[in-house]
Amino acid sequence: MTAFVHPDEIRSRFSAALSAMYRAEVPQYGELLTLVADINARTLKADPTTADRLAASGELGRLSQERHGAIRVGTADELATIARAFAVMGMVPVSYYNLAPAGVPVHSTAFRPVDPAALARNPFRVFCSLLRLELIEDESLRQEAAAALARRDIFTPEARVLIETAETDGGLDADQADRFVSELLETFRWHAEATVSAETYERLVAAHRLIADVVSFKGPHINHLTPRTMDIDAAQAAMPERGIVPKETIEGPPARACPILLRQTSFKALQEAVAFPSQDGGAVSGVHTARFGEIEQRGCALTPTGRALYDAALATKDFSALPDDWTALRRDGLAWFRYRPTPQGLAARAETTDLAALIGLGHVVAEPITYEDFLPVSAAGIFQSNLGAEARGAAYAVDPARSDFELALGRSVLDEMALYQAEQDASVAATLKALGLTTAAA
Ligand code: OOG
Ligand code: NI
Repeated sequence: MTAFVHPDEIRSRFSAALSAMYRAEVPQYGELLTLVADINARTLKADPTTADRLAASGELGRLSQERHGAIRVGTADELATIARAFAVMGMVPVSYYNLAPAGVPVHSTAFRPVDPAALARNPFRVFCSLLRLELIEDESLRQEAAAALARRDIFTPEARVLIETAETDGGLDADQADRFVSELLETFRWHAEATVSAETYERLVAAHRLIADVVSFKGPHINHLTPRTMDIDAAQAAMPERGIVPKETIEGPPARACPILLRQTSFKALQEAVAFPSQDGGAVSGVHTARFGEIEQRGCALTPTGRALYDAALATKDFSALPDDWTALRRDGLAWFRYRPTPQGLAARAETTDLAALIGLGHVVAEPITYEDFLPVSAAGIFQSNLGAEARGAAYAVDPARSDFELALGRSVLDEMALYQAEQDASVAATLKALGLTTAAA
């Protein structure tokens, strides 16, 4: 029997191959990687406590490999097939993001590993959006867009075969895994040849720049690849020295002693040359801007209560309701934590099952669980509050489009909160068991 390559390993290879390809396509991305690596090394040296915490949670090793990317697909079949391809790499859809309230005609999910051990090996994530063609108002343009999408296959024939093979055989052997990585990479590659005329492209741009980006090309080129920095303020400040001009402000929560959720900043990549097919069989040259650079700093995942406070804080720009203190965040049930017994706790005879008391005694430690998901919907919240429209909850209400999305995807998306809850619960159970407190805790 041939041995299968572990999905985590295929994911790591794919992430590395994608990074190498994007580096060649967008040289500024290479600059960004160097800058982030420098800043991370400096930050961890200056802050041994954080370095120790990351080492304990298994995140130190993954840091230099860690990145997320994003693609935008055009049809239900493309989404369902990309979901199957990600599944080969141990990546499943987590959360539903509706970008329509922010004026972006897509809805999305994030494909990522969910198992803590898999996340520690390589947390590669891809934010994947599906175009909502029904939001194009102009009927003839909508039909033209649908026809252009119907004409293309974003997967190579061999990629399709290998996805099938992985599903029927239960995995891929070494040679198949290598071919899978290089064949799937083709789906993410930039194609300078547009599939629509310059005239159609302009009409699509006029409808929405994003629609033109999804519809006009052979495939859903990777549009950014984001490394994780330990100090986004330092990275932001250092970008201009490397010839990278970031947007003015950092998105997400303000800088804090106890980082939460996700802070991100981005820069515009260069305009890319495109060739549009012309009627005489020749080509018309033009430009397309869609691909950009981004960096992010990840903090602690918030519970639904914490998240509601964050969303409200974002709207009012007053973050004082969210305590900047791990103990308070834990005590108030605002953030998720991973518990573990200390050597001292294991040596002592436990006298209480109360976690807060055990932490006070130094028998247990609680480490913040890193946020593994995304916040693009906060943009919708900002948008809404700027407009002064509707109550804030509306941006996050379940939209009927969600069921359309899941139908296209071929499955339902996982609930991120349930995943964090499960991780916290499992760590509590394991801690109490290690301390000999299991029955008392039941
Ligand atoms: C994806 C935008 C979402 C993030 O970091 O929030 C994203 C896109 O523009 O296709 O990547
Ligand atoms: Ni991003």
